[in-house]
Amino acid sequence: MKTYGRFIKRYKLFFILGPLLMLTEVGGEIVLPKLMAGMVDEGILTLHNMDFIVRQAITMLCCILIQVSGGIGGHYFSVRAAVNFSSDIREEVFSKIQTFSFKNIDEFSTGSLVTRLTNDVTQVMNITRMGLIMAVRSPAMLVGGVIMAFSINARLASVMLIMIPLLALAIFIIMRMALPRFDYMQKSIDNLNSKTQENITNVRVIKSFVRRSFEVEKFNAASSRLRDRTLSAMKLVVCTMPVMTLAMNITTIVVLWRGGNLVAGNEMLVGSLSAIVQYTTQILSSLMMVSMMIIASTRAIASIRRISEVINTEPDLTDTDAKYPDKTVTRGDIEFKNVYFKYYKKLKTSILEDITFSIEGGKTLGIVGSTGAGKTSLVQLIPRLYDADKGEILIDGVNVRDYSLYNLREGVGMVLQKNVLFSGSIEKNLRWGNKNASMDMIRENAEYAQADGFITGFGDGYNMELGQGGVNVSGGQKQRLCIARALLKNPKILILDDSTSAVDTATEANIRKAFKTALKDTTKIIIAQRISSIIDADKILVLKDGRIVGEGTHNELLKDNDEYREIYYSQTDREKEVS
Ligand code: DCP
Ligand code: MG
Repeated sequence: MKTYGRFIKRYKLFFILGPLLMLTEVGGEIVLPKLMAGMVDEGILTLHNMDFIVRQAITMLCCILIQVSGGIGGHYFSVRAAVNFSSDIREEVFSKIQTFSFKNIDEFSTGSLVTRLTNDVTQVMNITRMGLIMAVRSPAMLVGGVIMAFSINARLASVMLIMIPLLALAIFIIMRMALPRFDYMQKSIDNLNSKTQENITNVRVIKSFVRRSFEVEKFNAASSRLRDRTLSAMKLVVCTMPVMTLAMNITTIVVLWRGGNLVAGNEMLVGSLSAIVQYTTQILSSLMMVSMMIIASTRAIASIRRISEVINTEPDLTDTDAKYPDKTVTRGDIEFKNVYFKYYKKLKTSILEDITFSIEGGKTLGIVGSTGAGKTSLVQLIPRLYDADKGEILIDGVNVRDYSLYNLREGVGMVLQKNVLFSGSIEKNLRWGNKNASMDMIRENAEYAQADGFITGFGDGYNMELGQGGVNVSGGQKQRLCIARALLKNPKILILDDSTSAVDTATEANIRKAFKTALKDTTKIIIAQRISSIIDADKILVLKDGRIVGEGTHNELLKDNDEYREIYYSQTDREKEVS
C-alpha cells in the first residue's frame, strides 16, 4: 500500500469527493421508502389528507434530486480519480523498467512486463473506480437500510438479521477459494503473452524454418491452459450471483409472509410493509455489491502485487556508489584486469575467465574467436550492460563502476550484434546518436558509415519512414545505419560487434578507411568473423572458450599463434577455393 500512497495523494480531492457524493446518494435513496410508507399509511389510508400527500411528494422529489446529483457527482469523481491514478502508475512502471539492467529484464521476462504494464494496470483502474463508488456506498446502504427497517417495524425487520450473517459467510468462503485461482489465471496470461511476443517478433524465422504448426501447437497449449484456469476461477464467480438472488428471493418471501400476517392482524399498515420489502431489496443488493467487489478485488490484489514487484525492484546495476559521478571519458584507454563473468550465478563455469589486456586511447582492438567464445559478453562489460563478477575494468584508469552510467554510456558508442532501429524516419533514428546534430553532421557520419549513398537513393532520402525494427531496409543497410547512429554520438570508445557481417568486403574496407581519418582519437573495438576486417588493428585478441589464447598484431599472431593461424588459413583457403 505504501507504494501507492503517493499516487493517491496527488488526486486526494477526487478520492474524497467520489465516496462522499456517493454517500449523499445513499442518504436520498434510504429515506425514500419511509416517506412513501408515510404517504400511503397516513396520507391515504388514515387521514385522507391531500395537503399532507402533496407535502410528502415534494419532500420525496427533493430526495430524488439529491440522490441523482450525488450519484452523478460520485461516479464522475471516482472515474477521474481511478483513471488519473492508474495512468500515473503506468508511467511509473514504464520509467522503472527503463532503469532495469539486462539482468532484471531477463528475470521478469518481456512478456510479463508487458502484461503488468497493460492488463494489470487496467485491473487496478477498474477496482479503484469500483472501490470508490461502492466501498462506502454499500456498507452505508446496508446499515442505513437496517436502521430504517427497524424504525418502521422491529419484529419484521429482525427476519433480515438471520439472512445477513448467512450470506456474509457464503461470500467469505467463495472469496477464500477464488483468490489462489485468480493468481494462477494471471500467471497463465503471463505465459501466453511471453509466447505470443516471442512468436510474433520472430515470425520470419518461424516461417523460414517451417515451424508454423509446431508454434501453433505450443500456443494452443498455452491458450488451453489459460482457458482451463479461467474457467476454474470463473466457476466460483458464476455461483455467487444465483446464490445471492436465491437468498434475496427467500428473504423477500419470508418478509412478505410474516408481514402479510401482521397486516391481516391489523398490527401494521400496507405502506409500512411495502417499505420494509424495499429495504430488504436495498440491503441484500448492497450485500451483493460488496461480494462482487470482493471478488473483483481478489483479482486486483494479484495485479497490485505484480505491479508493486516492478515498482519495488531495485535495478541490480546502479551508479549510486560511483566515486566520480562527474567524470567523463576523455582519452578512451581501456584495461581489463583478471575479469571473470557469467550470466547467471547458478552457472558453475564462467563465460569469461581471467581476462586481462589493455588498449590505449585512439587505437584499434580487434577481437576474433569462434561463436560462443565470449566476444559479445566481453565488450558488454565496457558500457556496463552487465557487471563483471570479479576483477576490474578501467577506462582512463578509473573503474567503470565509478563513472555515472550516463557519462560512461555517453563515452561508449556500441553497435550491438542484434542491432535494432525504431519506427520513424531515418533522420529521427540517426538522431538517437545526437539529438542536436545538424543535417550536415548527420550526412557526414552517414558517409563514414557508407550509408549516405543508399539513403539518398531512397525516394524520400533521410525522411524515409522505417518500419518497426527497421524491416524495410536490408540487413547490410541496417548495419550501416546503426554504425552511423553510433558515430553521431562522437564517442571516445566505439564498439562494433560483428557490425559489418552483412556488408560486402569492398564497402567494409571503405568504412575502415573512413574510421582511420574520422575517428583518429576514438578507441575502436571491432569484433569480426572475417580476419580481413581486423587485419590492420593495433592489437588483436583471440578468444576461445572465454579465455584469451592469443594477443598481438596480425603478423605476430600469424607467426606464433596456432588458433589464429587456423582461423586465418581457413578463411584464405576458402577464398582461394571460391576464386
Ligand atoms: N550466453 C548466455 N546468456 C546470454 C548470452 C550468452 O548464457 N544472455 C552464453 C552463450 C555462450 C557464451 O555465453 O556460450 C558466450 O556468448 P557470447 O554471446 O559472448 O559469444 P560470442 O559473441 O563470442 O559469439 P558469436 O560470435 O556467436 O556472437
Ligand atoms: Mg557475439
